[in-house]
Amino acid sequence: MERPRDSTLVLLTLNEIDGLRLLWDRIPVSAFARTIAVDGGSTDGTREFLAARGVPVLDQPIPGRGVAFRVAAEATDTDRLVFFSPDGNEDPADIEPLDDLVAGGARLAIASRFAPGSQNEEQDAIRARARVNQALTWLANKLFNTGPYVTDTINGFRALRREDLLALETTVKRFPIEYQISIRAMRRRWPIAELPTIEAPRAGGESKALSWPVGKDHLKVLLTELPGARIFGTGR
Ligand SMILES: Nc1nc2c(ncn2[C@@H]2O[C@H](COP(=O)(O)OP(=O)(O)O)[C@@H](O)[C@H]2O)c(=O)[nH]1
Ligand SMILES: [Mg+2]
Repeated sequence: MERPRDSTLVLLTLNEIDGLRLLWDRIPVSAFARTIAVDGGSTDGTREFLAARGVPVLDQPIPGRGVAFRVAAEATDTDRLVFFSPDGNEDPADIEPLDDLVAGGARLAIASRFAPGSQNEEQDAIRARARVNQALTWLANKLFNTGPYVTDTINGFRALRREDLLALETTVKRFPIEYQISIRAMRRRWPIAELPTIEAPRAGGESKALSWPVGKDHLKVLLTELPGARIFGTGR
């Protein structure tokens, strides 16, 4: 039997029972050394669904995706981590290719909704949100990136080395955790790889990312990271 990847698949959940039921059979659990869930306090049967399938469900001290990223990094022992949110948006077929990119030398691998060949869920339904996303990505590139243009700095579907995530010393508690990771990786001039992805509609339940508060939180991250911007020096 092939040895599993030296990588942990991290499922991020907050009331995602519909998505889990829909996707479970396509999630490549056996390819990974471990699969864990970090749960933000689900009450819809998500926790029971995972536990019944042998997936350890980790609690977080307070809710928020940023907190969940750090709980995952601290609780695991593999070389790499792949973060997957089973809400229907992300394609399980991209999980292993993302891990491959990091195993192959990328310091951050992002499933991009804006690279050629990709598709964003918000393209039609919530066009304004997609535009805001792209504007935030443009700003991050402009201010912090010295390498090739990164087309999606915000998508949470991503992989990186566990030690690298710890070394970034992230501080964001909620949604813009991914933006902070992308910016800090750019500041360190880490090679960032992208995988074009097709984003599907949500499987059920509701998005927890309210556009305006989350947009504002992204801007806050941008401002916090500004002292490392290229206009102020070389960054790090
Ligand atoms: N562990 C954890 N997961 C969360 C939390 N908030 C949201 N998620 C998960 O993160 C993923 C993305 O959230 P979602 O609300 O769909 O955001 P959107 O895709 O930007 O609309 C989903 O799988 C959520 O269940 C949280 O506080 N903790
Ligand atoms: Mg979603």
